[in-house]
Amino acid sequence: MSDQHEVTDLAPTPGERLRNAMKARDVKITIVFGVIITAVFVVIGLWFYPKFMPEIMSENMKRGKDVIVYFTVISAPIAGLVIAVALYTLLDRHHGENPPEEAASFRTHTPIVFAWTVISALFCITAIVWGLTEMNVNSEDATENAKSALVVEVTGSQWVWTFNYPELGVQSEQLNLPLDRPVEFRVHSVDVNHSFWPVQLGVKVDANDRVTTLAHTTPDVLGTIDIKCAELCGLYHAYMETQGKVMKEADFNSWVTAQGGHAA
Ligand SMILES: [Cu+2]
Repeated sequence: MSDQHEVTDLAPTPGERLRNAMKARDVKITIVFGVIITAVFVVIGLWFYPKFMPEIMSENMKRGKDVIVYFTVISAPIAGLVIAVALYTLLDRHHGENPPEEAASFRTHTPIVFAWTVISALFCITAIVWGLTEMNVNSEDATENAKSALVVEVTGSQWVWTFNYPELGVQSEQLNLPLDRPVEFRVHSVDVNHSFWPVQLGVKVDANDRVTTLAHTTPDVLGTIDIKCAELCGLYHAYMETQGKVMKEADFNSWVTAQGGHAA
């Protein structure tokens, strides 16, 4: 009797077990959940993020946005499947004395193992190649703009940002930048570690003591920049923020003169 029980529960090959499993009601419902949740994440990636993200004021920020949108969309099916399984498990638990039927075993099913290995590898390779390419584009831009870039020395201290424009003889707690001119941020800290984050410019870099870190960008839209600290740096970390402006060149020069500096 027990022999017959096992034979009917477990199909002989992994492929048959899979086909049987796909016919089961709970698997079908899980797949429907998975498709709906995937669709929700795709909508979040394609519509919600671009609509509610901070304004894009540089190429760096645009590239950053593209990465976030693209990665949300390609990872949506994975999140969809995982959440669907969790959700269905929560909604349809087996109650009482009867143990659930034996679940289908996929671990030895070659096509499935092959598929998830190849798909995972493709995800990783895409992320690595894309990341390295973007990094290379950024450093090529920085090299190309090195001579014409406006140098801004950024100093983090508990809990304020200071901006020094060595070529212009200006020091300020507001970061003003001229439109369409490449900027080189030379960032350091005079105490603990901070992280310099001008949000709408799409760059972020550590501010450390005794070492200068560099970040490059070119603001290409007029407007206000939010500047935050992105490294927990003590009691008032959350308040270590200020604002900046991307200005027309003439306005920037007037500001420099008003600060007692000499416009380039
Ligand atoms: Cu800080």
